[in-house]
Parts: sequence; structure tokens; C-alpha cells
Amino acid sequence: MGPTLDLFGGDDTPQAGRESLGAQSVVLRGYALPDAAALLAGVQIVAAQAPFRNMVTPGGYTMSVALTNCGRLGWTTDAQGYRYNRNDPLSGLPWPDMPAVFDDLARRGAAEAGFPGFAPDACLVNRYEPGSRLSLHQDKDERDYGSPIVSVSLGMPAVFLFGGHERADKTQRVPLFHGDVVVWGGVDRLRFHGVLPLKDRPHPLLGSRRINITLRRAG
Ligand code: MD3
Ligand code: FE
Repeated sequence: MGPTLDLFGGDDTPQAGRESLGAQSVVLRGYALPDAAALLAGVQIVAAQAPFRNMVTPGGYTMSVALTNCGRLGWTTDAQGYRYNRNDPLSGLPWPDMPAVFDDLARRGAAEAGFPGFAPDACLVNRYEPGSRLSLHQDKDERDYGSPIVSVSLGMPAVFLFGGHERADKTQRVPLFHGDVVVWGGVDRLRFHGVLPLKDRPHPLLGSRRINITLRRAG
């Protein structure tokens, strides 16, 4: 075959629905769409046992994003700091089981992005309303930075900010839509990131809400 006629695409041909964000982070556009209904049913089951709540940061601010968790470990914040816990501080009970569809999607998504063998033990579920935002931060509370983080976006779109390794580094703006899955790992694992204040663009399934599920190896 000649060098200029490549009807079938080589390794340099971007796959449909796959956008590289960094050397080891990728957006899989619409990857979760076939599982969206099952994922939302899972969120409802989790939230029935461990309700969404607005936690307080160590700096004394109440988060505009409400959260809950499932799986062996759950992320929490209070005046004492950020940490992973076995139990929900509201009820004292263990966090709800991780729905199988969460675990399955995370393993497949991670493998798809070049991280085979990912086994999440923590799942943070964030709920956004119009105006909710997440200021620029690093995810540093997990024991093992060697594992990737898999994130699933559902409901209203958001503008995700993806920065560098210093807070002051330039950020790229990445729109995230219902059904998008993003996998972050390796050299990109500790990059600063955040979410701009959510606009009110009601979604057919979720109305004026956005749900983000992150699956992690925290322990
Ligand atoms: C990039 N959540 O919960 S998920 C978080 O949409 C968080 O709710 C956002 O940041 C949300 O901590 C974004 C995407 C995400 C998660 C972890 C990352 C991006 C990341 C770790 C390193 C770099
Ligand atoms: Fe984060």
C-alpha cells in the first residue's frame, strides 16, 4: 500500500468517540449510554441508603456539590479534613454496596484506556444543581496513585477544567455530556482539575441535575 492511501486507518487514526486529554487520560464519548438507565437505578438505590448531603470542607465552606458513596470506602470531608471511611458518618453504617453495573463499567472503561486489571474499592457520587461547582483541586486522598480514576457523567452537561501539575498552570476546558466516561491515570493522575458553575440546561432523564460517578482504588 502507498503511503498516501490508507483506507483502513493506521494507529494514528483517532477512533470515533475517543478524545485524548493528556498522555494517559481519555474521554470515551457516550461509552456509558447503554448502561445509563441501570446506572441511574443504582444511584437511586445507593441514595436511598446513604442520602446525598452537602459536606463541609476543612476551610469551613459547605460544598455546592452534594455527595454520597458506595463500595468498601467512601470519601468524606469535615472540619477535621478529607479522608476515606468505611462507614457513612450520617448513619454510622457501612457505605452501600457498589452496584455491579458501576464496577463492571469501571473495569471495562479502564481497560479500554490502557489500564487493565483495575479493581475499584471506592465510589464517590457527586450531584450538581445549577450553580454547583468544584474549584480547582488535586485528588490526593487515595493510598495508591498507580491506579486510574474512572468518571461517568450523567444528566446535564458540564464544563470540566483540566489543568497541569501546578495550580497556576493553564487549564483546558472540556465539555462533558450524559454518557461520557473519562479515565485518568499514570502521569495525569495528579493534575489539577475542577468543574465550572453548572448552567441550567435541563436533561430529559435527570432534569436540572448532573450526576458524576467516580470509581477509584482508595485503600
Ligand atoms: C483528573 N469530580 O470528585 S470527575 C472529584 O465531575 C471530581 O464531579 C469531578 O473531580 C466531577 O474529585 C470531575 C473527573 C476527574 C476525577 C479525578 C481526576 C478528573 C481527574 C484525577 C486526576 C485528574
Ligand atoms: Fe477531583
